[in-house]
Amino acid sequence: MRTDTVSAETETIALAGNPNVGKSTVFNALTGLHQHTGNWPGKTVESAHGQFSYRGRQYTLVDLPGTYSLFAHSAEETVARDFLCFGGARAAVVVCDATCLERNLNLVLQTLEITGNVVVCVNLMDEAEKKHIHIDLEQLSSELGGAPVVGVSARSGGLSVLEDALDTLSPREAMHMEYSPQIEQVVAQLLPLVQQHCPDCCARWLALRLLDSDKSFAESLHRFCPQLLQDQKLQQTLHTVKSHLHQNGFSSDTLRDQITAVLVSRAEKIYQKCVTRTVCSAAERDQKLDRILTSRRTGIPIMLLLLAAVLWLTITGANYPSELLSAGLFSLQNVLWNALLHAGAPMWLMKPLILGVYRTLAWVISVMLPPMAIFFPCFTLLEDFGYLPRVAFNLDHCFQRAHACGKQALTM
Ligand SMILES: Nc1nc2c(ncn2[C@@H]2O[C@H](COP(=O)(O)OP(=O)(O)O)[C@@H](O)[C@H]2O)c(=O)[nH]1
Ligand SMILES: [Mg+2]
Repeated sequence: MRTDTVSAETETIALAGNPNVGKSTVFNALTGLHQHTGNWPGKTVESAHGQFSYRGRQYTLVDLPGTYSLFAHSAEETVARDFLCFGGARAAVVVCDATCLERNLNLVLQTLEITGNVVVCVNLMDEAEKKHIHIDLEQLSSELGGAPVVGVSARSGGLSVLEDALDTLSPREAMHMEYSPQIEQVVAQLLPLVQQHCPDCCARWLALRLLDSDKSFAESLHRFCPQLLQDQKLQQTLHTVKSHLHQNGFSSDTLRDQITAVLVSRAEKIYQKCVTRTVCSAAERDQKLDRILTSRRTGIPIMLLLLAAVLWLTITGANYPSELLSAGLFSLQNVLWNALLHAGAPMWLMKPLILGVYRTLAWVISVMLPPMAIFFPCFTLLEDFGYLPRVAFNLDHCFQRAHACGKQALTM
């Protein structure tokens, strides 16, 4: 991670978000760069930097690796968390996917706990519209304590709403999430001691993380805020409150579980208040069909009937073109035989050529071609109507007994 080389006149903006929500698309649209920095396992975790200016102000945008949470289970999460907490950015833009906002809100809330200077950029609004998902952006902003929220479709450009939001963003306090009274009590004890050392960072968030005994966070503190670890009084208080928590049945895991549960339930409530999904007639029709085609009572009989009908059509239907083809090809055999005889071809050539090669080919074509010409289009039709995934679903249970999965039925 490079957090250096940022000149005094430029304002650093962190670009955070879950993987695949369009962070790089937003980054490229704003900076005019074309970065493909991936963050898949095994690749060095990098944060790309790019510059852009808007209304006379110069910004440095830092595209952070995609993360689902800031509890730092992976190198990507560590990089994103450290930059948001210690990178000295003026603000963070958290990019969200409008089609699955609830999952994205978890990261939004975690980021808001670190810094209040957040712009929530709800991307893929075009996809949400296609799926009849409506997001009340104003309501979302008010649920997030007034943090600016903008809706964009970054792939088709038009990011001026995001630039406006950054331009007019005023400094705000970090969000205060309310945890259980035990947690709140110990955080209150730690808070004044933490505040002495890290006035720029979110002290409350740091106090919560200190309680967590997270190794990767201790390493980051050692690097970015060593004075916290060197403060004897703070360490003593930390030791006392932790043993007090332990005595009351609070391990690091239960503490983290409680914090996560609060965040998840808050995200769920916000989602329910701000997102509505209109079920359109096509989706309703799909749901009805699903109920009929995949239910236990009707799904299997319909599947057997349909597959039997395809087989019957293939076998019976193929008889007529087969007969026609074989009559045509075998009458041509006599014509060819007579033509070769007339041309004076020797018997040792005529017999293998006409009675061997031609006859075999005529049999293969008249027997194989008609069923194939019926069976494959029928299957393609079933695939186009979306029936094959339903067959896979119906057969999944049986296939799982043989340690396979329903999809394998389609390849058989
Ligand atoms: N439909 C649609 N697709 C988008 C939009 N923004 C990004 N994408 C697509 O979403 C995918 C992930 O985008 P990317 O910028 O790589 O996501 P990142 O992993 O968050 O950096 C790409 O295929 C983009 O083309 C958008 O506004 N609308
Ligand atoms: Mg990316």
